Amino acid sequence: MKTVLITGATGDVGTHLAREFAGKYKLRLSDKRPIKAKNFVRADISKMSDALKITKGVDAIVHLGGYSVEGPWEGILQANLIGCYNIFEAARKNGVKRIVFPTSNHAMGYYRRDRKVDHRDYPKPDSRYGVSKVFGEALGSLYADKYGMEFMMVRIGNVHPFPLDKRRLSIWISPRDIAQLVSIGIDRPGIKFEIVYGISGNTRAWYDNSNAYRLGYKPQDNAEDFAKEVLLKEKPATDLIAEAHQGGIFCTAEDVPNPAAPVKTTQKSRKKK
Ligand code: 15L
Repeated sequence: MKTVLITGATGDVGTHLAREFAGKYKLRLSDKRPIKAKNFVRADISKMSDALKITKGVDAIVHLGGYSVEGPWEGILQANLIGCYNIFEAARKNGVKRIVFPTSNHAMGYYRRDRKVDHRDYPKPDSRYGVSKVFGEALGSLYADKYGMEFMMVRIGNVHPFPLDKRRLSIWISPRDIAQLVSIGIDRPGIKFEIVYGISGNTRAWYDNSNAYRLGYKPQDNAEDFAKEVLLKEKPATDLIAEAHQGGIFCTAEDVPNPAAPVKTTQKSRKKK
């Protein structure tokens, strides 16, 4: 059984993957925020010493750790540029060849919604966060060419049990589909440097995901199954730039809340229960 490090393991995607991969891989979970689990190692990846510690002795890395939405530059710089460099460089020093890097739809978010993009299209980031993902993709490309490391770049749409709104009908990926795609990135022999889109088999996809299919991806879910109820709840668009582009509010906002963050229960509603 392969030993796989998941950085950023306490985040949304990390939590889904840790659950889906239980029993399939020997997992080493890591994050800045501690959780109680036997296989958890706390680490701040903006420190090279921590990156070296957690990458030692693993067969593959799923590098999720970092800032996951648009936000202040300093946080993105530390977590997504310095942190990403530290993980790739520590992997190289520790002889870990295979890395799955979950990049983001926001690396391409300034493409218009009426344009289908594929793995060969030039990045058009929609935010500082999107730029940091393009940095990770470029760094992976360098480490693949110069040091013979192996990368699968997964431009994730939005991982959630169901699509949250109209935009996510195009970019949604179910937990079991992201697990299947990341598994291909960990296990498929012969990968050098590949870019794929982390979406389910969505009817309304803005991406030509033929590269993922070529590598063996067979999505089991399609956001269209939820379309009726999602569209009924959709409010009329007010931000026309966001509405016209694939990245949505990342194209105009300076700070974006995490859509999957748990809804805070107020004192009042708690008392009612
Ligand atoms: C992302 O890249 C974020 O990590 C996630 O929280 C969502 O905001 C997602 O994009 C999205 O575009 O829905």
